[in-house]
Amino acid sequence: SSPDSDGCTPELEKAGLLNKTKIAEGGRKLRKNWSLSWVVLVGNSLVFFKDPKSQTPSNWKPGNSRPESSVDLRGAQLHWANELSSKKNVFKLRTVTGNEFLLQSETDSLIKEWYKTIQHVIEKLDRE
Ligand code: I3P
Repeated sequence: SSPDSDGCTPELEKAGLLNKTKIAEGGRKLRKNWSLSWVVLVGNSLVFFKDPKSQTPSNWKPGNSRPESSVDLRGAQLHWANELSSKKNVFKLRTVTGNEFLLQSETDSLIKEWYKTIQHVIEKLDRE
């Protein structure tokens, strides 16, 4: 049977390395501080891990390292935001609580996949 056959384990949708910076907290603008982050899309949440070194998509399991932060995707908004950075391939994620993150990758195909997958989860939650 699948790992989620009991419906209790959130589905792991995607995991990988992205550049990340938080740009607002509760609607209040923050100074950018870009860093490489291990990003995991699991269930309704985007979870960020600080130390990407020991992580790979195949060995990640919920609970095997402590997340830095976690974003609830319910009601969140996603927009391409290349005007908000000198970097290419940047999108902005805004939560209902007014937290804003920029996520970025040098790899076009990779960032497009992330955008599409996060957008699918947001749309799925919007329909619930
Ligand atoms: C910021 C840093 C960021 C840059 C930001 C700068 O300077 O260079 O990388 O964002 O640009 O202010 P500092 O390190 O002194 O805080 P991008 O890489 O996304 O362009 P910004 O202020 O125009 O957003």
